[in-house]
Amino acid sequence: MRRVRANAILILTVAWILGTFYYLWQDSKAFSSSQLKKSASGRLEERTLPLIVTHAPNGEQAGQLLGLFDEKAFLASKQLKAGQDPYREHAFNLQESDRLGSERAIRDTRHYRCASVLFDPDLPPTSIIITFHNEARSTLLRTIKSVLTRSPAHLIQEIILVDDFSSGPEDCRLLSQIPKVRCLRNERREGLIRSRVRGASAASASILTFLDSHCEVNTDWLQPMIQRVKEDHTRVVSPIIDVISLDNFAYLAASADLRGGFDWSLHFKWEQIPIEQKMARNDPTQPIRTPVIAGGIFVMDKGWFNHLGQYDTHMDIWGGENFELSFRVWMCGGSLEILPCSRVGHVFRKRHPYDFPEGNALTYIKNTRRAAEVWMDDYKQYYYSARPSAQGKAFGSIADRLTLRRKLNCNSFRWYLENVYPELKIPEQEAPYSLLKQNSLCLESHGTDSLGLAECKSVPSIPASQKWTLIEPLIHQNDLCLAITAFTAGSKVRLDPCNSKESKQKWRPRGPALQHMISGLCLDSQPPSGPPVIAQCRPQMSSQSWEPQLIT
Ligand code: LR7
Ligand code: MN
Repeated sequence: MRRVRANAILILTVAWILGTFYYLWQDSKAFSSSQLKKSASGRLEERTLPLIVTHAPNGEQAGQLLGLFDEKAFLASKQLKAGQDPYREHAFNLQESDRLGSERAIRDTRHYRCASVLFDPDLPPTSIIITFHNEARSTLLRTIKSVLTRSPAHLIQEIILVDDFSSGPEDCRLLSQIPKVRCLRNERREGLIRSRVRGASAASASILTFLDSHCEVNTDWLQPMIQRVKEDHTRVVSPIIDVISLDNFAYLAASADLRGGFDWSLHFKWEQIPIEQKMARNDPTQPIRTPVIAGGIFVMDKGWFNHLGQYDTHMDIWGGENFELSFRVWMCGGSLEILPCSRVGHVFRKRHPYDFPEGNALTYIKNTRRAAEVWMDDYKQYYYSARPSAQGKAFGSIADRLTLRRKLNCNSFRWYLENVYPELKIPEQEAPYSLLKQNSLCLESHGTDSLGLAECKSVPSIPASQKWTLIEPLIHQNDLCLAITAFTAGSKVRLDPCNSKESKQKWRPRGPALQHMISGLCLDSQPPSGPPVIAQCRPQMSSQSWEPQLIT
């Protein structure tokens, strides 16, 4: 009996070992040849190992990729000095980035089904455009090398670096030694928007790919994006943007259920895909429609980029251009997508490591104001209410951009809200505040629930305790409402949390008086020192006269 069991265990063990070897052999066969298999549809299929990314899918060695460029010397001369704060210059841990070297394996963060998606064999090549201002050498080089090692070589026409007047010209000059890399250096600081336009104009491929200067592209990142743009040149596509930790440079997968959104102050945010769309998604490799893109990493047809007016080149340094581009693309006949089978890592930072000549806040206001003024029609009022400081700030002439919008015959912002971003709620019109005056005295709250009368204050020093909002049948002060305590004459009136179904809180005007709807009694300030009460209505009495005076 014992013998039989021992035999069974032996057989199972051998079978398991053989099975493991067979599995590994199969997988490495698929990967090492990394071949393109012709499929039934005539498209080519590329296979990669799940989870682990290794380099050079196109078989080239990193050494050959860099040509005459001396990587060691390039990195060594700009390393962190002992005792220096590693976060100071770049707002990420430079020491950790330098330590990592220019190449590393990262996890393939895609859904496993992405590995069997098919692409056309004749995808067109792209020009990669990377603008940088004082980028760390190790992050910039990793961006470039990851592009060269993780993209099919024939799809990379060139990498155009635009050095936005970094402190020295050396980075630009040295990096140009890498095959396929060109570097254009601005003669003065232009900001990322004009720098990208310069890079795009110099591009020789028909498809543009923009990247930030501290990215790492992941396995097969490029093909899904070029495929979508090739099928329809009006699509503007982004990858899922994975997170590279600013502290330890770990490469972390981002959620695949997010899209780009914003609030009325034009603050970008990642948000969940609406639930109906999420339910309808049965294929995790399908594109995700997005109202806006984050802005830094996207692929766009060059002809379409030019046709739509490139960028608003009167925007400075950083910020707002992603809204302007996103509104323009949607409203003028294109679309924006996030492609979950394309993954690119990006070092997200908590502050800008570089200076803004006009100041950070003013620049963001100028840029977003231009976007709002040109594209948001009357809805721009909500931008101004959400960002009152934007009013009156200079934003230059927008005549050219308005002409462009007319020429392109673009849809209205209302169309955009209805068709692209119905989830962005129009703020409720704020009801105006009023004083409730009795001669020179005003109804005032004391603390959260008691009431009294006090000298009326005037603009601009009216306290919140004297501001009332009359939205029939309720009389609000923020989320508290005037409420009776009992239905009999002489009962006190106080503040309770608003509830429009609560009969104790329902009032209506009756001449100059305020009548409680159910009891029929009126708000009365007798006795003058204590809290108001409800009393038999005698609207001609001054203790029942509450004159609402709008505060403007
Ligand atoms: O004056 C400048 N000149 C430049 O060339 C300032 C910056 N730059 C370069 C810079 O070196 C970098 O390569 O421009 C690029 C973007 O600057 P970052 O990395 O400081 O910006 P960010 O990552 O904080 O900003 C996001 O929003 C920006 C709004 O203008 C741009 O659209 C960035 O491209 C964008 N980055 C991304 O979308 C990556 C994902 C982050 C998110 C969300
Ligand atoms: Mn960035």
